[in-house]
Amino acid sequence: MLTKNFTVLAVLSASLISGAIHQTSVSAQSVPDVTLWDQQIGRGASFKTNKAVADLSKYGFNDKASAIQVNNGQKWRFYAGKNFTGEYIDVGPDEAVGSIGRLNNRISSLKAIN
Ligand SMILES: [Ca+2]
Repeated sequence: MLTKNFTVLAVLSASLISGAIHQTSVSAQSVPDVTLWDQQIGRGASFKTNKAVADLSKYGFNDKASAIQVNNGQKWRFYAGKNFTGEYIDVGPDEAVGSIGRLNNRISSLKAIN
């Protein structure tokens, strides 16, 4: 009986400790401000950034994005032209758009806006 109680306590302690470790790793993990997906959210090639990008062709992702995920509390603007020009769409804060409409496969630059 004593042994059984001890085992239960040990299992409980282990799960509490692993829970604490898990929570720590989640809070320490950095989620990118922006993820562009070639196909849909979570599928296909992706491009991640925390900074404005004036020309996605430098990263092999020009005119590719078909879905956009924005995290970390900012709104971002996505442009059809390089250097933040041309048609644009706004996404966020903290929003995932699985179908970006008229800018599908046309995004060339992006930056955070107020
Ligand atoms: Ca695409």
